[in-house]
Amino acid sequence: MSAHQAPDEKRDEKSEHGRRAMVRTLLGGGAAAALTGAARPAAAAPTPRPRARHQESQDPFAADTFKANGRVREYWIQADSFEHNTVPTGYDAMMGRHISGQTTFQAVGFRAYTPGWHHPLDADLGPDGVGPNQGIPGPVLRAEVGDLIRVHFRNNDDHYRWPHSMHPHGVLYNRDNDGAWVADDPDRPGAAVPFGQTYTYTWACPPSSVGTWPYHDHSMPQSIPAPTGAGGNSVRKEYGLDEAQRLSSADPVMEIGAELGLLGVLAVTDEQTPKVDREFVLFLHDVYKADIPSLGQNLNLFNGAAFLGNTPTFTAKTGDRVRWRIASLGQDFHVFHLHGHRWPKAPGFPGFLDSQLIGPSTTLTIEYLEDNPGDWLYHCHVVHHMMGGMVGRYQVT
Ligand SMILES: [Cu+2]
Repeated sequence: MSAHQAPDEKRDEKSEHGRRAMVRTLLGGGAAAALTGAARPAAAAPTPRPRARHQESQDPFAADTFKANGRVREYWIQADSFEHNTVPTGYDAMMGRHISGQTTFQAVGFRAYTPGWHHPLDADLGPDGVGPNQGIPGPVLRAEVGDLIRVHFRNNDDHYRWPHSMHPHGVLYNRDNDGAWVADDPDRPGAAVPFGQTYTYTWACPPSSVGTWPYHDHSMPQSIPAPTGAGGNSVRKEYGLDEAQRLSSADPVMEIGAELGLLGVLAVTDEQTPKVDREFVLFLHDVYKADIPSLGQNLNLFNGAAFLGNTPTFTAKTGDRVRWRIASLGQDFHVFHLHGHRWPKAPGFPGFLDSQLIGPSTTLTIEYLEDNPGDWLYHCHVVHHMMGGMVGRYQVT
């Protein structure tokens, strides 16, 4: 029995037993069995059928190979700068307090466009969609095993006018498609696309690319000057001498573009990936006053927003097959916790979780059959981060 369950949610042992079965894994070949076998206890969950790629070779050291299927997934992505308010209501509905201080900053985010970067794509929150496409996080880039992903990238950061890039995790690429800037190899193609210019990245999806991955700006380090006068002094007071020296010398920060919002999720599927009714994309990230001096405080963000009433509200219906694709970037380690729900630790293994550790650039893919109507919270279970903004609602009808 979870400590978070409300009194009226208490169940006897028998119904609790049945509930555990409902949240069985949907991963791998066990999906169909999991969805129809709700009456069986979790311990009797069928072992998922091994994925096809493991059946092709008995050698665990066999090289993963990319076999092109001839399909190219083309994306037209633009880095756009915009003013972004992390707390649009100005209110923290969990603590019941108004948020004073500056919560708005000049953000930069990836947006998906029609070919030629003419018009932003409409929001699509469906399980195969690009998501809200509002900039933070960027669009969901989707592909299947055997696909080539071709990203036509344009840097439209007309605020900072810094170079930017796109660096993917999980897919296959060579040096010219890494999008990662290093000082001793500054001319690497695609690593620092200047403002107003474009670059095309090509990434391949071998079988080992199945899953949820982050992508983000990995271009040249930059710094935002600390405000002078009273604001700058308060930054110095709060962060101490080391930080004050860092700010006064304006040392560049690596991956500051990602901190400003240039991040997103890449999802690669294969024929064994279960079909779902709902797919939620959740990015855990942080903005730090030491890096963005105009902010009134550090903020712990879900999809660019902080505090209950501002963070996304996800919805599902009983009977829905649900997947969360969760990713994280920043300086902090977080613990994703979902009230009223549990999910399998790993496909084919006994044991369930309702909280899971996630750190910078790691991901979680959570799947379950929805069986528990209610108004639930999801949040980071590091209390400091929960109070810093990482809490949201999940409503099941
Ligand atoms: Cu956290």
